[in-house]
Amino acid sequence: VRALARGISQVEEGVPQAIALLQSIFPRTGNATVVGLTGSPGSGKSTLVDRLIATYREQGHRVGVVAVDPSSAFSGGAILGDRVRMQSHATDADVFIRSMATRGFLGGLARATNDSIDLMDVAGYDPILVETVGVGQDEVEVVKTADVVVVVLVPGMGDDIQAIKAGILEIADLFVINKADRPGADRLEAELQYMLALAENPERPRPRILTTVATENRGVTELRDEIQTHLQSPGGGQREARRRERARARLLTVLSDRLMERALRGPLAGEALDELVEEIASRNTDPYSAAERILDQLLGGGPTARTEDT
Ligand SMILES: Nc1nc2c(ncn2[C@@H]2O[C@H](COP(=O)(O)OP(=O)(O)O)[C@@H](O)[C@H]2O)c(=O)[nH]1
Ligand SMILES: [Mg+2]
Repeated sequence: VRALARGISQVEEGVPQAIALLQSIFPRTGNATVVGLTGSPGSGKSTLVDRLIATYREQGHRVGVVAVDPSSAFSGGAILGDRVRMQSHATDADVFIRSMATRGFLGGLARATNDSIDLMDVAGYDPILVETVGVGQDEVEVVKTADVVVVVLVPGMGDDIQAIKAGILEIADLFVINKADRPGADRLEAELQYMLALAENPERPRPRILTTVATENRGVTELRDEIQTHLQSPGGGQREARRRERARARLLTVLSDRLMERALRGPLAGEALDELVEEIASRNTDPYSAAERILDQLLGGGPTARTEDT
């Protein structure tokens, strides 16, 4: 557990050892099922995750959790909140919970999250639950390549249907209407059914809608079972396609990071970056020509690129 925690810290910091670590474990990854849960802040995701952990533990699974919350970068409060809500598992060695800040990772949040998932996977945690707030490009990117995506909605929040329109509808495999103890759950379900009917896609089964009351542990076992059913549905619930999509996104992210890193250590090292910035600011060159020149030096085997290679 300590080695895993240390590995994830290295991955978050993006230190050079982290790359060697990730390279060495990669062949043994890909076993864990990744379950993404997304929804508005306060919709009850952490509470739901806490209860899901308990039902998975009953089945003997070792459970990993990556909790991602953008507000935590500003306050630290959300991280504490997630810890408190998942406190019941704090002393269980077969439950590994990691809260991540969402800003400031080299290569972005998706990179750090996927790398952390790999580490948990190789440490034998399965399933791995990923909780993210369903707003913002980064957060959607994190969750959309999970093996199954659960979108959590709550009644009585006018902006939920808005959030669905903003791109959540397409990535959901299952909808959960949490806080069904509050008024408006039926109406929300009807609205959602209507929208799903409009957006019917012959390639994909229409997402099922479940209702839960996480605080009272209602509907949670059903959710766990429905996740399983989805994964075992024909085509594995698109599992292979999702995994290819995740592989593609990861390769492109890593490649762009590495290119940038090489540029900063090579053609842009020392004063070179500032000098180019000055040239652009004074309109002696433009950003596109400057970037082309850097790429030529990096890829065209210029003197700096050669030094890099050795
Ligand atoms: N009434 C009610 N409150 C809930 C339910 N699930 C969670 N909550 C409460 O909603 C608040 C936010 O929950 P949290 O799990 O932190 O939401 P998150 O921001 O989506 O992770 C907490 O005060 C929970 O106790 C539910 O099913 N019914
Ligand atoms: Mg939360």
